Amino acid sequence: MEQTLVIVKPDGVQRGLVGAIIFRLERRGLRLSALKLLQVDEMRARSLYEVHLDKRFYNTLVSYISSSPVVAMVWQGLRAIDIIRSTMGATDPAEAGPGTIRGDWGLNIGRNLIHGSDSPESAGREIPIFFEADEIVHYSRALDQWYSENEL
Ligand code: DAT
Ligand code: MG
Repeated sequence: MEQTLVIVKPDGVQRGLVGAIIFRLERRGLRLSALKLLQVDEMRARSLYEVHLDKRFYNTLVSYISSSPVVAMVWQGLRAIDIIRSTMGATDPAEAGPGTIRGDWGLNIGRNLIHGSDSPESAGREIPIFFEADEIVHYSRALDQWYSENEL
């Protein structure tokens, strides 16, 4: 089963968009497997964004994600990674389509509200930065059969 790391970034928490963002992911039928609010320290921030180490915006990115609390989550479901990426919208909110989280509520690439793993490999690397294995809860829901004809 596919798992993905989602983070409501500091701007999302400060702007009171945590509930609205979770609502959108829940309504798609994905299953929430872990959730915590935390202040990201510099080590965690650097580790999350290590793939961007050589980019000119790396330091800005690290200070942004550690500037104020975030809500980190693990979501699970069939094709959870692609589904969450499309619900998030394009990296730059100015280019994100209407109906997406970034397209509806974002303005600027430096304040794009949400992080979502971009591949199973990224999810496998990113989830342990935020969660111990025993913090990820596996359970079934009575309505799963009405979201998907296959196992969720
Ligand atoms: P995404 O968050 O859509 O997966 P990414 O992994 O390419 O995008 O980049 C990580 C974050 O870095 C992104 O959310 C915002 C920032 N970023 C990406 N490209 C940027 C750019 N050209 N200028 C400034 N910030 C950028
Ligand atoms: Mg990314």
